[in-house]
Amino acid sequence: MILAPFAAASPAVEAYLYNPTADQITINYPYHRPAEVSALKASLNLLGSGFIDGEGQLTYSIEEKGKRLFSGSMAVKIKDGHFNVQPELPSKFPQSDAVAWHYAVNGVDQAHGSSALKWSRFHGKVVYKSGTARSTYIALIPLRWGDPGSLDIPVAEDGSFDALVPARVYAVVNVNGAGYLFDAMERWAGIYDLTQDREDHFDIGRMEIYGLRAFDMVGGAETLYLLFRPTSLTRVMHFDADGDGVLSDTERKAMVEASKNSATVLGPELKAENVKVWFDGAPLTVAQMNQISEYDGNGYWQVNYLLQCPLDSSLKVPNLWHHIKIEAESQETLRGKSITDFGQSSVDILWQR
Ligand SMILES: [Ca+2]
Repeated sequence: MILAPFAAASPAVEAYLYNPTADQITINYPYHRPAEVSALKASLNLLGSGFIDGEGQLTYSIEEKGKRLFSGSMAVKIKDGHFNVQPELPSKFPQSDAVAWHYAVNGVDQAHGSSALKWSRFHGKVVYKSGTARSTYIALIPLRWGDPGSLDIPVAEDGSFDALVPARVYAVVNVNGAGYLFDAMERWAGIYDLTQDREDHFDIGRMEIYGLRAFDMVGGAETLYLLFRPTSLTRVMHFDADGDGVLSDTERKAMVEASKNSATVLGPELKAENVKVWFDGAPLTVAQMNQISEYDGNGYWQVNYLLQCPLDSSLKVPNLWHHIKIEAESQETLRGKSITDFGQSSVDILWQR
């Protein structure tokens, strides 16, 4: 019999510092709606783990080669061993290289340490398939919506972006802008590896491919499954009753109400030939595609698609982030006019050894 000592994980803090390249993001709408200007501030995300539940005081200092540039202190609540906070910063600290921290309860030091800061260069281009660019930004969400650590990347008028972002894996990427629900939808990426520099191109069209997931079956064939929920702007615009190009509250209400009757009120009818899939840049065959009605609660339905793509097992290199991209096209009609709704999304997948 082996008696293993019961040891809690030792307390650790991960530090992520974002120094934006611009001071604000301006969104100019292509229809009657006032422009929105939001300030872009430097942000520090501190993620603690291995702490004892309770309340204490966290002191942190942003450092450059051991020299303190800025320090602050805040009360934190530890739950299930964790805390996740985002203290306000007075300015950017692009020259910093580490965040030293200590945690005290009732003035008694409990743990301390230092977390090295690491950034990845995230750059590329956003292209609007319509040919008409709109004010755009890229939101990086590390964990969940609304959690500390989310950040906005400014996109220039020509669609280019170039930022140094905290090196980590982000749960969601949302490329969005002033054309949303007018002449464009959103471009989503699921799990997104930015632990290393990355160049990417995001194409935005009239179809949103939401919630993309990639997975394989435990013990099953070497088949990659993809699941997503598409929405077509043209279908949304069927509810623009007054034809002014935007949905009023009343029109939106009618749209939601209609989603009780069918899953494809807003989501397109897609077949395998309307969809393209790439794995690390190489095309994959879609062997099977199934339409699934997704119950949305309270009697509403939306449409999901489940794709099966055969994948050579030699491509599944373990402990490496693989990039999956999907594009779809749907032929739609709006008041007698034929419109192609294009959508693109991507997700990363990692197989552990
Ligand atoms: Ca309208």
